[in-house]
Amino acid sequence: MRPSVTHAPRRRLGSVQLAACAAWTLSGNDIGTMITAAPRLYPHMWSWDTAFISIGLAHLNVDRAVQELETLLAAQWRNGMLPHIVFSEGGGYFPGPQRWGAAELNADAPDAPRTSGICQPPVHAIALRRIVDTGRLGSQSDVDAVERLLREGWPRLYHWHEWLVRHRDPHATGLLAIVHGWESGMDNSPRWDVPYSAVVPGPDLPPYVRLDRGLVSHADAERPSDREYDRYLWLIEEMRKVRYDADQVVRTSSFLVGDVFVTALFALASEVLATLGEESGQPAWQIKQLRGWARRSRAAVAAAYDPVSGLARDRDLRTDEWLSTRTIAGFAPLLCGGLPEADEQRLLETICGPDWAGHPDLFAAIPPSVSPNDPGFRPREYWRGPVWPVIAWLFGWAFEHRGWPKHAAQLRTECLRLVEDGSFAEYYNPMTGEPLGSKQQSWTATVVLDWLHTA
Ligand code: 2M8
Repeated sequence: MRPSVTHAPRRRLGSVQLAACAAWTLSGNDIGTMITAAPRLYPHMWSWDTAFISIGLAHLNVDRAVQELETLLAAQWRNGMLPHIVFSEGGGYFPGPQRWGAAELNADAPDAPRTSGICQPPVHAIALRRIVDTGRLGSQSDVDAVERLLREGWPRLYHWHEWLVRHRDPHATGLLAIVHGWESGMDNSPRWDVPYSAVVPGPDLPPYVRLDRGLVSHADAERPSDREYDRYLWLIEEMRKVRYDADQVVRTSSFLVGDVFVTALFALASEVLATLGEESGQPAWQIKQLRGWARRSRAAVAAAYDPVSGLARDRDLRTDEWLSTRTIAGFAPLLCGGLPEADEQRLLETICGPDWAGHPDLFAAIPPSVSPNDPGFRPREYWRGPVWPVIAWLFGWAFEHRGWPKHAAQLRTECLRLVEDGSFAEYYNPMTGEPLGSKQQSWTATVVLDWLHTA
């Protein structure tokens, strides 16, 4: 007989206490100039983390939410790219600004603050929408702050979307490409195993020391391997060789993948940005262009749908082959629409069904990053099985806006059950609810605030 494992009882905070802890977490991660992604593992600003951070923060302090987005937008490259990391003055993260060398190599990168040389998923327009809506319900000074952000931030976000279209749609199909797994935000998801297998680090990969392994309790089980890191670092070397020139990077990077999830977010965010543009009197031709980009990318997402597996796929643009790994990204069409109704209904049933959120052994009914029924499912390993609350937030937000409020409400309730221990973990074991990775992660605290606010 196997010895039974006893777990310490899980802490359960009531909603007021949970909201207070979330606010406390954010203030703990506030270093004055920015709210960092997490206190120890990620002591800088990450692009899509900041979008989520500003959403929750707006419920506490509209000015500060506006300031966070402004800080990120101020680090935008002159060519329009929003960098994936904006570095604070402190160190504590590898690869840091010296390893990237972005400002030294590319005249479009700002000299200060220092940034990385790649980007992350374009969720910022969704954040802008949420902040504007929250601020408009507040005091006159809140209204003024969000209207100013809308006026000044909108052209910058338009420029960011334009950069993506200009430089990351290599086949002009609307399917946006990434040149590094980090650009997907889902770093070592099994989605990237095949394309990464073609990334062969050269003998001239400069030596390096990882910092992340010492900052997570069970790094072997929960963080990417050294072999994976060699590849991540090699891709940076490849980009350095072409001085981060956006077109050359796409031509030379040994990793080039059409990312269906990023594409769906882009389609969704472009529609949102177009509507915000109409509300704030932005140029009609730019609004029209955004709607056109959204249409094209929506069609690309629909074209990536595989009727056999019933999920959408990424495409390896180096080999011109579909990547059929079954992950949460396969539900991308639910974010942006575009599928025939029968396929969409099937996709909605699948995400709620026993392979995903409806799996009987889950701690809470939330779709994990990989299906528990998949042979590759690893419930504690980075992007290979755990649940990310922010990903659930994105689906919840989309469900609400696509006319499935019951699904949105159910997801919110289940997510609040997962996070009620107040650890605000980076991710959670979907079977046990164990908090994993970094704790006091800002984006988890802020999506919790947003859920509590709308509950
Ligand atoms: C993770 O990514 C960074 C690299 O960008 C890392 O592992 O060091 C990802 O989960 C990413 O999506 C997230 O934005 C970042 C900070 O939370 O951490």
